[in-house]
Amino acid sequence: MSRKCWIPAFLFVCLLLGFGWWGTTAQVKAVSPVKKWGQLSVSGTNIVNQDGKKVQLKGVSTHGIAWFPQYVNKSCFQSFKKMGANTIRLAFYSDPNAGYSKDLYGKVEEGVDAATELGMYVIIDWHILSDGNPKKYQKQALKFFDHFAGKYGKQKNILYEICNEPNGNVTWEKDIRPYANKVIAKIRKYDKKNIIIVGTPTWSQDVDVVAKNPIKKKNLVYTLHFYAATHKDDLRAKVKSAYESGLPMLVSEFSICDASGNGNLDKSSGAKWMKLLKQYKIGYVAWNVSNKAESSSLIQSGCQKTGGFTKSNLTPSGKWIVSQWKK
Ligand code: IDC
Repeated sequence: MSRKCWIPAFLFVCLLLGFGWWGTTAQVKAVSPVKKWGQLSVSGTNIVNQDGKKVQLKGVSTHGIAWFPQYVNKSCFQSFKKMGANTIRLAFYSDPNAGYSKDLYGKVEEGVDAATELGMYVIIDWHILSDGNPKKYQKQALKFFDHFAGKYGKQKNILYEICNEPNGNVTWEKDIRPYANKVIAKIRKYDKKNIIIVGTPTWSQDVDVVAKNPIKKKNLVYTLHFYAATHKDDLRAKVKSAYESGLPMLVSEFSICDASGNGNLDKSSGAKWMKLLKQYKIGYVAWNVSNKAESSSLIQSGCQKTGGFTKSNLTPSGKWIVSQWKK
């Protein structure tokens, strides 16, 4: 190239780079769910956006972050965002036997920050499971939410899930309600607005029981979990009755396999669930982002990538779930 050509060639490259940058930024902004919906709140039976319009959260949950920390990263979350997700759930198991460790707070922060950079909503999930009664690790839960509400309470993309699935000899009135009142008060010290997701008895299924006496505070929704091959018309009937009594709900975890997180997929029961959730505008978040060899995993077990996923990397449950987001 002659010397004279260098300058126009250089300017041309600058122009191309400039357009590239502008294009990507504009694209990210255009599709950022938080940019679009802003501060969420609860109005009547539904989650609504900053304009008071009913919206459906749709997204994916990590597996336990102690077991699969490698999927807590921006590239991974971005893959699901591109496929249509607006929400990420970070599952922090509360039982030491399931990986609880204060050292994992940093991992949760990485996840919140990555979701925030992508303009996605993020659920910070205190994942009680084998510990059954949320009161068992209440002290740790209060510390956990003190830390995270203190750190992120001013951001509008945060939701707090305070007890994944109460189970065993646990009741709404005696155990979950008093626990929830304490944790809600702790979060509200820092965060007056963001939505708090409250677990319900029997692995977050007894929404009908809670609907009889919900907590009378603002911006609360109640947890409803289903695994479509196990939970069918009976549980759908509970959801209908709770909704009709005015209980706001969120499906912060579900899959279309059975309740073990494994087994056959039941797409026909899954389709009935999707119809119901769409009708009531209830959001739903899929379990789980990992390549563990079980049918609820969204990533194929042979896939070694930890981000940059495309649909071809997804398992049958992953492909089915992602196809629902666009509907
Ligand atoms: C399952 C995981 C599985 C893990 C097990 C125990 O899929 O790999 O070994 O937990 O920690 C829930 C729970 C969720 C379960 C899931 C499937 O919230 O933690 O994950 N499930 O059993 N409720 C109903 C089903």
